[in-house]
Amino acid sequence: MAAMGAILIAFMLAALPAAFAIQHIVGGSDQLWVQGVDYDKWAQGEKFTVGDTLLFTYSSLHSVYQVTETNYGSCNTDSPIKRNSGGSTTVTLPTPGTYYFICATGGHCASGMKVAVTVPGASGTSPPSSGGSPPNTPPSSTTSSPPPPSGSTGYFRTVNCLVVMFSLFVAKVMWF
Ligand SMILES: [Cu+2]
Repeated sequence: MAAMGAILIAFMLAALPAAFAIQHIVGGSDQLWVQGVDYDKWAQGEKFTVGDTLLFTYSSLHSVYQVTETNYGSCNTDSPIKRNSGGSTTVTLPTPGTYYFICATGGHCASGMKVAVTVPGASGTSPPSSGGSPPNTPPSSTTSSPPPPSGSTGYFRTVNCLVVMFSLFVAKVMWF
């Protein structure tokens, strides 16, 4: 039983990095969505990938409007892409691109309560990075799994997530 559990744990650890989309708490875990936070600085310290989510937590003084780049620049709250209010808003980042959010309360956006989040594109839309994989993989690396087909990352993430949750469940049943 213990050995099987160890195998399960090892499997979970191997699957974890690709398993879960990351939830980014806007402003950091103790800042939330308020006035007086440098959200540009916060966003620069985060690494956003497709499928990640943003969590805005805020008081009733505030709101979260998703807007266009132009309206982001001018703090224009007319005809936003989406209005969010109620104190807790989760936004999924479904595709590469830049997402713009502002608080619609008068004066808040102008005083800096705004954030732009950029999800880098996959291959082709972003400049080639020096850390990219070489074009020709040496034949000796037979133990490494082939990369997933392009376009199926979300599918693999979901499957991995389910596998990890099932493994956690089995491990808990076995040990407790
Ligand atoms: Cu506000």
